[in-house]
Amino acid sequence: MKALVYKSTGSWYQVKNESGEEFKARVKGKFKIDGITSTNPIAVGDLVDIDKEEGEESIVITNIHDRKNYITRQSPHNRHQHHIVAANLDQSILLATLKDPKTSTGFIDRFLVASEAYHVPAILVFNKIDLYKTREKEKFENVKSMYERIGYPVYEMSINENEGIDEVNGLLKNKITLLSGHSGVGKSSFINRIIPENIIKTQEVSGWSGKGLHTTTFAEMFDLPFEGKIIDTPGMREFAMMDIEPQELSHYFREMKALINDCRFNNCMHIDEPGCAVKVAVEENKISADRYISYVNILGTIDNKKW
Ligand SMILES: Nc1nc2c(ncn2[C@@H]2O[C@H](COP(=O)(O)OP(=O)(O)OP(=O)(O)O)[C@@H](O)[C@H]2O)c(=O)[nH]1
Ligand SMILES: [Mg+2]
Ligand SMILES: [Zn+2]
Repeated sequence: MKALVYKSTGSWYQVKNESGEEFKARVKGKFKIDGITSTNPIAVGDLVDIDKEEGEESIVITNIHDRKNYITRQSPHNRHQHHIVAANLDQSILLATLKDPKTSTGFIDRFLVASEAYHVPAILVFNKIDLYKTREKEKFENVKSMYERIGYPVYEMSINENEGIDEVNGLLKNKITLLSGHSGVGKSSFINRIIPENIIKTQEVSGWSGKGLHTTTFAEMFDLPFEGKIIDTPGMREFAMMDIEPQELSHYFREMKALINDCRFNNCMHIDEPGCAVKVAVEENKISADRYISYVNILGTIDNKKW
């Protein structure tokens, strides 16, 4: 029997079959999944086969179907290990905030690189705009034009003031959407708002220094009131970049990708090579300096230093 994975805690999985029946399933034995060294073999969004174990009550996962795509993040315990956040996504929304907490453009750029590398279309949504004062409003306009210029959709929202929610909700129809972002940006609050009968615990406001009381600990998928599903995730600090070779990083910066054939050397890393079209574009403000800084920073953190 086929089923979709709705929640994974690492030791058991919440799954739902085609007729909407839910089961708590376990994995027996070891799963080998080509080319992926991951701490969790099965993720939310995976399509699996399940079976009832003979003589036992429990349901086991016997097979995992090929994935269309998946998103990983660095394991919190070991930076050399992947943790698959979710699989088979149609799109991914990064919920960002410029206040309580602050999302940096560096973090947004890592998210965008991961989205490009994993072929998951990305949307940026800035939440908590009710908290933005002049400084944050200016910053928002700058960031918005920076990302729109290179083709990423940018939305603004306030869950508290009920602004922009319908627009973002409208993006979710007929799709499986991953919702990610730092802890405390309002991911669970957003889902509670658009699926009112389903109340996930959200963090209590207690200052932004410490961890919230009801921070989400496992990714979980929810059926929307219309056709479509959304995946709530625990707040993340970093996206994994391990699969990316230094040579290919610029392919995941759209505005750089468009120029790399104009560089003098076909193995140009766009750092200090002569005749680099990317650097010229940065100097002429055709590529934003912020984005270029993110490129250099990410390049510096990619393990495989072959260059
Ligand atoms: N001012 C303001 N506060 C908001 C808004 N949206 C959410 N919050 C508050 O932000 C806090 C964190 O919200 P959550 O929904 O728990 O955040 P989360 O992204 O799920 O966090 P994690 O589960 O830790 O990843 C809660 O106290 C919310 O009430 C908003 O639009 N404006
Ligand atoms: Mg949450
Ligand atoms: Zn170059």
